Amino acid sequence: MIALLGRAASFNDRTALISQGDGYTYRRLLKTSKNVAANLLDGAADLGEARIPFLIPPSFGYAAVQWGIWAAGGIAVPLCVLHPLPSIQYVLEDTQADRVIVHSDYIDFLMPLEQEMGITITSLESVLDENTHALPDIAPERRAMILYTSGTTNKPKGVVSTHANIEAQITTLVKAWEWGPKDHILNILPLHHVHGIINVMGCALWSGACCEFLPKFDAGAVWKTIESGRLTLFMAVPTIYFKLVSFWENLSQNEQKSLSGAASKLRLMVSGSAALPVTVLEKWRDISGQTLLERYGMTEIGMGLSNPYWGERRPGHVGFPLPGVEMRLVNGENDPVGENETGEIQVKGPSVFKEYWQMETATQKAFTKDGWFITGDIAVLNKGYYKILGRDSVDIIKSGGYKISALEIEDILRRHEVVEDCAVVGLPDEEWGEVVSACIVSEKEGIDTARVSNWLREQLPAYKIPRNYIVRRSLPRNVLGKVTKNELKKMFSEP
Ligand code: MCA
Ligand code: AMP
Repeated sequence: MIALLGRAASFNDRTALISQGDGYTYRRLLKTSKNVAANLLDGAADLGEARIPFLIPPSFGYAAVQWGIWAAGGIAVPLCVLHPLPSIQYVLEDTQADRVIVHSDYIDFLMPLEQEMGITITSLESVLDENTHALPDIAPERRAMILYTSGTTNKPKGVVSTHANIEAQITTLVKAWEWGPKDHILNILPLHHVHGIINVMGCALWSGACCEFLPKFDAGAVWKTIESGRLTLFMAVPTIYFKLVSFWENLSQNEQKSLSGAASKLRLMVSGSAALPVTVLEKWRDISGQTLLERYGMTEIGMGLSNPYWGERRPGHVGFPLPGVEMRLVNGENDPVGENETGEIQVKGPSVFKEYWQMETATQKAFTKDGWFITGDIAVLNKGYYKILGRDSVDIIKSGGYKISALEIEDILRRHEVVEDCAVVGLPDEEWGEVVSACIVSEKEGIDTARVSNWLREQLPAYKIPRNYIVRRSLPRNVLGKVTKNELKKMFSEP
């Protein structure tokens, strides 16, 4: 049996999840996930790594379906409830799935795809129905999950992790951050990315702890939950801490005192997925007395670097390699560099993903000949602590903790009738990390960029929509004709 499910059996009547105010025990989660597995198998012995996408908001149903797919030998492909139809269609086509499990709130939304693609829409309710079936033995090396990540290609890539990868990603964090059955965490993150899936829900369920869901981030609701005193842990992206600080700053002194007192009692608060501005770390320390633990990770590797649970958490730094993670910094010739020298992060270890889904060349290019995964992140080792300096590509933007490909947005923007050419960049921003910004090339006068934005919203999720536009007759280019994006960034502040 898959280790995560095997462990659940020993946690029996402990509360595994709180979803829409209702508590669900480990016993119930395990039983329901077995129902899901039996319904999916429908008489077959093993799903044999069939890709099973599911569109379910963070909830008990999400967890039961994820586990059910794994128990039946399928590959779990979580879809994002915030994505428009074309983004979902892309994943369904790329994974060549023949069915998708859908929460009742989203069935009408997906229905057009049933006719267009011939995919079967299976309701969440129907897979939860009571059922039993012999479950297959799943070897740890088998594929377990595909998560889509944006990169230096214009289409997102499917990152395939095995059961062994997932177990390694979870266990290194459980050990480093001392998770235990008494822990209680609030999940406010989307469940189609590693941060929510592995660091929050995965670690909680591995440990016999409780994971409580808020269906969507809301600063007031998060503070209210912190105030209740039931949380021991909290994990979020820097934008969320920024929003929690803003909310707190607008409260009366009495309210501030009460929330600060409650926040100071958690045993650990973690920030990651994007650089944590030192100003936010300091404000949060003033408000809560907590020094945020900043760590570094990537969809392809899980978590790689972490400030210590015990010991100095150094602002502006991401600590050192987690247990089981091998890490090196290399120069342009792939030779390791010394302390205080800038280099690219490369990673090895059991948590590193298996492959990009059906992209052999991209997979090969992502690894060195001797098996190091090339992250594209630039860092320096400074007095024993790693510091992330940036990325080797200007085409990758981090906004609100989401990784966004400028090329993907440009590709779609170019299809708009008023756009002759375009270039997309991320402009620095304290709240969002970077803000997606687009330069449209057009000879026409008076381009209505709000209309362009509305058109884009039909094709891309909200976090990929440019928030700033400029319209120019041409783009800045170097002698080779390549757009000089660092020059372009400056043009957004020109009058
Ligand atoms: C939303 N808005 C934005 C952005 N996103 N504006 C600028 N830039 C953005 N990126 C706008 C919306 O369009 C809307 O404005 C308004 O903000 C509120 O939108 P809403 O969707 O309600 O925003 P939110 O709920 O406040 O979202 C903020 C968020 C969210 C909660 C921080 O971005 C989020 O969940 N981020 C986490 C992503 C994550 O889990 N990443 C982990 C990747 P209007 O009404 O005008 O449209 S995994 C990873 O990176 C690795 C493995 C790692 O290390 O963890
Ligand atoms: P994703 O593809 O969504 O998994 O995003 C992974 C990327 O997020 C990494 O390659 C880094 O560029 C960035 N990242 C994650 N954590 C941090 C951090 N603490 N500081 C700076 N960048 C980070």
